[in-house]
Amino acid sequence: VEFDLVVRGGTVVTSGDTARCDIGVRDGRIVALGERLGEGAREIDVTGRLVLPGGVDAHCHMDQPQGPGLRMADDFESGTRSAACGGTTTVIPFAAQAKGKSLREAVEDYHRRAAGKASVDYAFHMIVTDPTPVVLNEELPELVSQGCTSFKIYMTYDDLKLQDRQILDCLAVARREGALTMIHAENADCIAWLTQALEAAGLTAPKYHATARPPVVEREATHRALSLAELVDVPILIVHVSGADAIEQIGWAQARGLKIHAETCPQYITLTAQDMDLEGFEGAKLICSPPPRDEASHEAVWRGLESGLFQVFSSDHAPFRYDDVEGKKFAGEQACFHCVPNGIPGLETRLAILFSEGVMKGRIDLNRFVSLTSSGPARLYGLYPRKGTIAVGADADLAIWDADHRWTVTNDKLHHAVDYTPYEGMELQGRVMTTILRGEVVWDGGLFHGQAGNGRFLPRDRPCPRGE
Ligand code: DUC
Ligand code: ZN
Ligand code: ZN
Ligand code: ZN
Repeated sequence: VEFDLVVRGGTVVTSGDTARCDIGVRDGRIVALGERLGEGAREIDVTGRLVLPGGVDAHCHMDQPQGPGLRMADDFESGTRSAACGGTTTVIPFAAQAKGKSLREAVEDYHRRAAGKASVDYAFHMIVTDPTPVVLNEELPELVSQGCTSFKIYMTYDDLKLQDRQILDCLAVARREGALTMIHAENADCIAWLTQALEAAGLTAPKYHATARPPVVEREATHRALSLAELVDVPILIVHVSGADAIEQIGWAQARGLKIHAETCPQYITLTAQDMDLEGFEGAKLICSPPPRDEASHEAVWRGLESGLFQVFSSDHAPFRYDDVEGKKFAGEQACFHCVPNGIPGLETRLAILFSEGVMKGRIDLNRFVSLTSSGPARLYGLYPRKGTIAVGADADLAIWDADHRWTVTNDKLHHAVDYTPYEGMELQGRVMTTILRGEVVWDGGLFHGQAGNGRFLPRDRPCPRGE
């Protein structure tokens, strides 16, 4: 036989092309594309199906250490299993530095958390919370040269946020090292001030999370982040952009020629702040930051996905159980919204939601879908063309789609360790019937066939040119 695997008869879609062809795989890589390829030891007939590059989820959290009494529901085992079952073959979660601690140790710790557990390939972004001279001048350059070529910084949260001066220091290092800085843009003081006022008025239900973080809070921080990047003359990426106000700022900066990249997430095209107005504490299931906005913002996000203002569509999977003693969102009827951990699950539903709401409803085409969910993040974060495309030489990471299949999202169909999905009851068209990681089937539409420990760490290229 000529190949280990032949995927035969499908319609192959990349960010630039759509073509009927067979895919020949040897040793985990694509070695041939064409019609009527020779025999494979294993053959999968995908006539009538779409064959896309496996998804790259460039923003997801798993097994990330939390404060006392709090724990993420998903570790690398359940998190990557869930990814595979949703068509995602590469994840880039975060190794977070604790204030006063070493960044290098955070990355080493994270390697240990992933090893033996991951069933899809993975890379790490770092989170820089304490940019000391040692971190800036020694640890960051060394970690970048070891393939952790992007890092996130926060403008909010007391235990994470940086001052503008510190952000400038980080951006200068990113410029020197050719790393990409990801920025969480929300104004911390505005949120603290609004939160205090809401609490004083007794307005503590989950829905007030959105009131405490209105669009102007994100808009101001986004504008400030763009300005700091302009000052240092370095590309940045604004993560989890929620709606029209921040989008307007990003469009303005891009029109000025600044290298501003932007990411959005499923929650910002599907959920609204109003959806958080639920009985009892149920609204906590939708608490994420920035919060979901409104229909007008959904439309603005769609325009940005279609136009190319956004290059990345990630889940921002941040898994906390609703009903659990440890690591919970549900803190009892008395708890305030600001005590609820921020973040919602979405690794497994990311692709299906964009496929159904975007491609099936005619808002974006299939090539754009691939670009936003796979090749865009692979390019931007230094994984392309090994990941993010179907081409000779690329890893044989494939998601095979049945575009006709209609189904309803329910948490019992998902493979994460979270006890709810914010998308419960949502009706979708299109699903991943097979996921292939480096030539091996890891999901067959009913069962997970991946293996903990088979996922490999991916050292990444530098995303940006190095400046002086
Ligand atoms: N930011 C994230 O990136 N994820 C979860 C919560 C948050 O604020
Ligand atoms: Zn964030
Ligand atoms: Zn996140
Ligand atoms: Zn409180």
